[in-house]
Amino acid sequence: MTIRTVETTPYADQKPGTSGLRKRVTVYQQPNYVENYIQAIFDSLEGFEGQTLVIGGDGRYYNDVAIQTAIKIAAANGFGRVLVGQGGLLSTPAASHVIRHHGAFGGLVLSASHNPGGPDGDFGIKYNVSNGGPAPEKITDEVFERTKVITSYRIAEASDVDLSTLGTQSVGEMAVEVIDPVADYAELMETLFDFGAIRDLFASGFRMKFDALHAITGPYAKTILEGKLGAPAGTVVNGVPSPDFGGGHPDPNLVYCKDLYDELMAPDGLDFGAASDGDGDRNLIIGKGRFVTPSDSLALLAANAHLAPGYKAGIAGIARSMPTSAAADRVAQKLGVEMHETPTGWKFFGNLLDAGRVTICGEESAGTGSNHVREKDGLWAVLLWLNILAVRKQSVDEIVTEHWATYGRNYYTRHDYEEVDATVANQLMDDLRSKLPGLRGQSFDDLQIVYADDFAYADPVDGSVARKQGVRIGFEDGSRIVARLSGTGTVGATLRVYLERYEAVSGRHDLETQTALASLVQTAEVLTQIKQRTGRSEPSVIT
Ligand code: G16
Repeated sequence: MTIRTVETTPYADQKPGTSGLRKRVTVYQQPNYVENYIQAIFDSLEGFEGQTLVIGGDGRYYNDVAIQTAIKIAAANGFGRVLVGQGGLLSTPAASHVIRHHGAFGGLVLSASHNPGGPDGDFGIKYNVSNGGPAPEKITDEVFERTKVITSYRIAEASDVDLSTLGTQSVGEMAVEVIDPVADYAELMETLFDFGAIRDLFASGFRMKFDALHAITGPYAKTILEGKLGAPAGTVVNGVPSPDFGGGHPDPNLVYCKDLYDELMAPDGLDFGAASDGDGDRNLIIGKGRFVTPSDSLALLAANAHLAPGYKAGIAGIARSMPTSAAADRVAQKLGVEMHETPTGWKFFGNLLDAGRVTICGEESAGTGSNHVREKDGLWAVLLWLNILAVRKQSVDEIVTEHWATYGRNYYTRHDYEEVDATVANQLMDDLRSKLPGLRGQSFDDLQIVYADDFAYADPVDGSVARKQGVRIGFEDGSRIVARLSGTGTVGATLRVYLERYEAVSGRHDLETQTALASLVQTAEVLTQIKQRTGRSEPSVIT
């Protein structure tokens, strides 16, 4: 096999964001854009000679091209073996498991998550380390530095690997094993959950719909829900991954899953509805007549995890991203376990999970997961919910209502302003930051501000510090306004405002969310002037 060293020139925009490098497909299609980035990743790593690399993606447009390139660059750089999902497919949590299960050095996950796909959509590449989780900032910072000065990449001159057939092929010295993308993952799920109890639940007439949104979880959900758990055929809808997600937006929220929501709100509706995103790490949970916010879902899963065999010994602790509501904190307090508040980004959970300090993690951005992998896991959350429903023999609504009666309710919403001019958004955040020192003690709507800061996180395991992770403004009653810029958008800036209010009293748990938070929304506008500065009269998305 010939290895070519190809001269290249750096791109200035290859800075990984919250979760890898996400860009428009058209950006990735520029000459050597993929090659530069993958070579820069390998240049930032040491000791992978002869080792195993996992490669897989969510099946979106450009996966096929980028995967073949990645395999050839891996061969030229000295990896000994590549494990790649059949058809190039691996959900993000499955990729994490394959890395761990097969003792791989690391993995390349090709996805732009919930962002739209197709030739005009988004693409992404993320590097995961040997624990199966996204590379920590120390590595992503090095990768970025490397992309700025790269002058050449190494690539094997070889024909494309046939990704449609299971089995081993070779690219020069390197073995390429095409593996079943679902098998290892499905086996892992069987060790965590009471499949017998869930089978009985379906046999008793329980009806659900799982919307895979034409994305990666289709094959996983069909194998597990319809195949292993006996859910009726047709339970999984939009179950065949397509390069442009059927022209849709594979984001499991109430905007893009409105039809599912409406079905669950109908009086004669299904018992349970769920969805996952482009790469299978996010989840949406809706019970009959009851949507469960991701923050509440985290708290509920943590409180009930012991009902599933994989967690029957109890949980060591819980971690949530800073903007996620404090509902889980109350559960941790009651259980007497550790609670951690980390910056946004699953990579910040890795050390806590590796150190055994937390078992369950979650984020307001529709992600929950546990120590079974080092990514959030959409289908895992659905299966844990099903396990809990099967054991408690109550509806989602009953379980949520009881939870609030025990712990109180954290009303919670997120307002997103998408594709805002980046200069305007950055200025807005800078101005807000400069106001922070004077805010403490001021009152809005009769509520006094008790703290106002820019969140910084000191990792208790390795001592690394992440600063400027979002502005937090806290009030005397536990209410909170958080503002930060998204690290996953691909055009302009996305401004996120997170609002939360705690209500302890049982009789007041049934307010409509936006109504319950209306005065806090007004205060947020006074403090940030988003509408005036961006010229937007409404958020683009409210979740
Ligand atoms: C990624 C990260 C999550 C984060 C989310 C949103 O998720 O893994 O930790 O919460 O982005 O981040 P941001 O608010 O910066 O846009 P995913 O599902 O997009 O990979």
